[in-house]
Order: sequence, then structure tokens, then C-alpha cells
Amino acid sequence: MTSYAEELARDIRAGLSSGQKQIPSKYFYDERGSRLFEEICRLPEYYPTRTEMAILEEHAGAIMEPFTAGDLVEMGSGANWKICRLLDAAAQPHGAGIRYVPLDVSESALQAAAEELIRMYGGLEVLGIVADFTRNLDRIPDDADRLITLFGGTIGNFTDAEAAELLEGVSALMRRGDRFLIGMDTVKDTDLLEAAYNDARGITAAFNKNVLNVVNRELCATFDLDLFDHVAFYNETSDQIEMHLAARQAMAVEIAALDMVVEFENGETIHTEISRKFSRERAIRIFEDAGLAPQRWFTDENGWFSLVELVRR
Ligand code: AVJ
Repeated sequence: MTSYAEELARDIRAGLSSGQKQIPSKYFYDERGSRLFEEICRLPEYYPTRTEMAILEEHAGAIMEPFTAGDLVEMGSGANWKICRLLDAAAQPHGAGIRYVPLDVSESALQAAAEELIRMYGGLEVLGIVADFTRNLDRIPDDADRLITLFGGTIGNFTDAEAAELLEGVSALMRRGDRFLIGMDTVKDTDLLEAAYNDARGITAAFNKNVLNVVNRELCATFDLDLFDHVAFYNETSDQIEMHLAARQAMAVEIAALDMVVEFENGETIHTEISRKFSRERAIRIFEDAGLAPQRWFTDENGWFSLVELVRR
């Protein structure tokens, strides 16, 4: 098994030696990055979180109606307010009959989430699993009916190949009686999309630049955050928001732990994130390719976000 430090070193070396420089978006989420992301979720321009929450408020009853007992699995954890909407709508009160099974890379995040939920729901059992859900789906227990959830539009951060791999992985472990509830951001007006990733207060800019802090700290690098601009735009050809960090001037940045110097031209960018937006047609295609069949689509009145209920075909 490769450690976080080894993986980061490998990803940064490869990403910053390629033609289009890149840093994987998973490195955004150190402590400060996670805090900034939470702040993004409360921004007026950032519609996805609020919209997904409104969908859950409205449809939690319908989502939970076929699920009277079993494992409520969450891929990634930390957003208890989404799980709470589902638990509140369960047939039995206080989470009775349900075991909550979150998978997350962070043991402390799992611990905190579990403690809070156990305090709130006296009948709930919790089994936290320290695991990267893009690799360790095999750790999900299979001795009960399961409602597997992937909230927040996380699937949008994956390339087509990565998304296909994840969906196939989930599909492969599903049996009759299991359901998969996945959140997806949808294709919409470009101005709305671009505003959500270029907020007026500059929180998304700080979130984007913070990935350079992560590299500075973990790999003894010398990135000067003031010498990079936050750039986010909608690529209409590939239906995705792209985030970049653009060098304000030519410079050389040392990464001591990699024994490496990275040269930047004026204006050159590091690609830090894609956030795909899905049309219903495209979503259906990737579900079907993974052997999954959509049963119900839960969406808001504007169609800005979707929660899709999938079963194995
Ligand atoms: C956490 C992946 C859903 O893509 O919208 C927010 C991350 N990036 N603002 C997204 C993010 C910039 C977010 N996801």
C-alpha cells in the first residue's frame, strides 16, 4: 500500500512535469481547504449544496420509504446534515434498525461524524470504515440490504474513465434489494455556473490557491500564492467547469522534497479541478455502461441538481 506522502509526491512530480501542469483536486482538502469548502457551500453563488439539501428535504420520505432496515452507506463523510435528513425520514424513529456505514480517508472526520450521530439518534448503530472509496469498495459489508449514497456531486470531479470505474465498482457489489443514491450537478446556464466558481468574496479563489500551501507544507516547496491567479470557466464542449492557477509572471519554484525545480512562463496554468455537469442523456449513458439502471430522479424545480436512485440492471 502506498502512503499519502508517497502518493502526493508521485502525483505532484508527474503533474508538474507534464505539458499542461496539473495537481489532482483531492489535495484541496487539508484542514484549511475543508474549512474553505464548507464556506463555499454557504455562498449565495454556490447553488449545489443548497439545492441538494432542498431536494433531500422534499424527497427524503420517498427515498427512505422502501428502506425500513439495513445499512445506510455513505461514500465520504462529514456532511451529517444530509444523512440526518434521511434518518429523520426513516420508518422507525431514532435510527432504529439502521446501521450507518460511512467510508472516509480521515479517521478523525469519521470519529466526529459518528459521535454526533450517535448522540442524536439513540437507536442508530455506526460502523465507520477508514478507506478511500475509489479503491476499497470491497470493505463495504454485505450482510444487509444497503442504501449506498454518494452526495455532493463528487462524481463530477472524476474523469470519464475514473467515473466509469467507480460506478462499475459500486454496480459490481450491489445485489437485489440494494440501491445507490448519487448526487449530480446538471448542465445549466453558463453565467450561473461560472458565478458559482468565481464568488464575489474570493472564497473559491482562496480554496484553489490553498492547494499550493499543501504542496509547500508537505513537500517543502516555495510557491508564492500571491503570484498566482484563480481562473475558473465553463468548458461548453466537455460540459465541465475547469479551475486553474495562472502564473502572474515567469518564475521558478523549488520543490525541495522532490529535488525538483518547476519553471513557469508568464500566464502558464496549473489545472487543479474539473467539475462536470451532467445532462440526463449523458447520465443515463454512463449509468447504463456501468450496469446500473436509474429508477427515480429527484430534482429541484429549476433542475439545477439531481439525486438519482440506481439499482443494478
Ligand atoms: C466538492 C466536488 C462538489 O466541484 O463543485 C467547489 C468542489 N470546487 N468549488 C464542486 C468545488 C470549487 C465541489 N465538489
